[in-house]
Amino acid sequence: MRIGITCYPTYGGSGAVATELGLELGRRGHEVHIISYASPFRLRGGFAQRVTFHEVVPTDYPLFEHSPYALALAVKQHEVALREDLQLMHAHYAIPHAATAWLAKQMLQSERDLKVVTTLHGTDITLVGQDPSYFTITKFSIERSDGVTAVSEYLRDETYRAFGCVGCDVRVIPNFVSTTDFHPATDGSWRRALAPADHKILIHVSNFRPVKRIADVIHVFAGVRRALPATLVLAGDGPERDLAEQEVDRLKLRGDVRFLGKVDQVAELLRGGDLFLLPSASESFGLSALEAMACGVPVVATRQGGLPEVVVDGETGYLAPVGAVDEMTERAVAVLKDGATHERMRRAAAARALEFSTERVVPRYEALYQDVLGD
Ligand code: GMT
Repeated sequence: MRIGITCYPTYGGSGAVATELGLELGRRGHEVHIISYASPFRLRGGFAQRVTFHEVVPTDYPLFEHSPYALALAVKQHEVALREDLQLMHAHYAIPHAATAWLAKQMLQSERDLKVVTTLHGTDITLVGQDPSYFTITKFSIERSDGVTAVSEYLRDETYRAFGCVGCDVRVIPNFVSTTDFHPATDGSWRRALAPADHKILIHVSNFRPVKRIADVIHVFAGVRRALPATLVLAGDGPERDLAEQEVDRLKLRGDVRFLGKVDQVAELLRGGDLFLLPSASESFGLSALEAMACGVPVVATRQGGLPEVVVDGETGYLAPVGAVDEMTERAVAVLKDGATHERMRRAAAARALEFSTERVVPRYEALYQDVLGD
């Protein structure tokens, strides 16, 4: 198949999933064209067989305070679809990608029928899409897509609840993880690089947005640190980074907390960890939790959104209500102090992640494409 993929290039789950999907589709013999305003971080700036990146450059003009990116994107989607004879455009994160794909489809109408598949990732449904400034176009572009997927049952149900979406058949295709890249540690090299030998290592990876509740990560760690020697490793960057740094200083934890900023080799980092923390206020799936589990790292997270579809409470980690810092701390300390339970959870986490392997999930997208194309 000849497939276009549009996504955000920035550090974040939807861009990671879209890019990994494109790379895997290329490996499976499809021709893939990724369209965005910058090369997505997981494309690693590199060359991949049958995968081509197309940059959208919205021309500036003194009249514009903000260049109309969505229009330039629609033009690029149309241009690439026409030149490369694309059969379908897969939009990741509805806003604005599903609407611009629909526009590109209309512009191509006299030539042929470009199919549009939209994957809903999270805040495009739960937050941003419900804002009055985006609601009607989000609903419209979902309803006009030829195929719609959601990354969890929770997100599918939330889509129906919030948007109605008459005539939509939202298919759940969960996020996936490459178990070739994300696998349990085979030696202790990364662990040694992260913390003193006698420390337990807690990890959090995110884009430091308020929804991630970074303060809870730090407060859970503070409680763990009182109970045993431990290091907290924070990877990523974003609007709450400064607040997090200040909280670490206020609690006098600086000696045991490492802020790494944006990290590309996240699998290697995760392999060095003992426990992953994801106390989010909302999470449609929690790709970072899945990637941690694939590396054999149990997860302490919130019982929120799609997280219970990923983390099995009591088996691959623990789930607690949003803001329940004491409960999360208690769970974290218990598992880190009990070697047998920790080992059992490590194995269960890695085994659970296999259910979300690239090999199992990507064929479900191929099947959807075939359905949409009527093959
Ligand atoms: O929806 C967002 O906030 C952005 C998006 C992203 O690009 O990071 O995150 C969402 O999509 C991920 C990939 O499908 C999911 O793993 C995240 O749970 C989801 N984030 C939220 O729901 C907050």
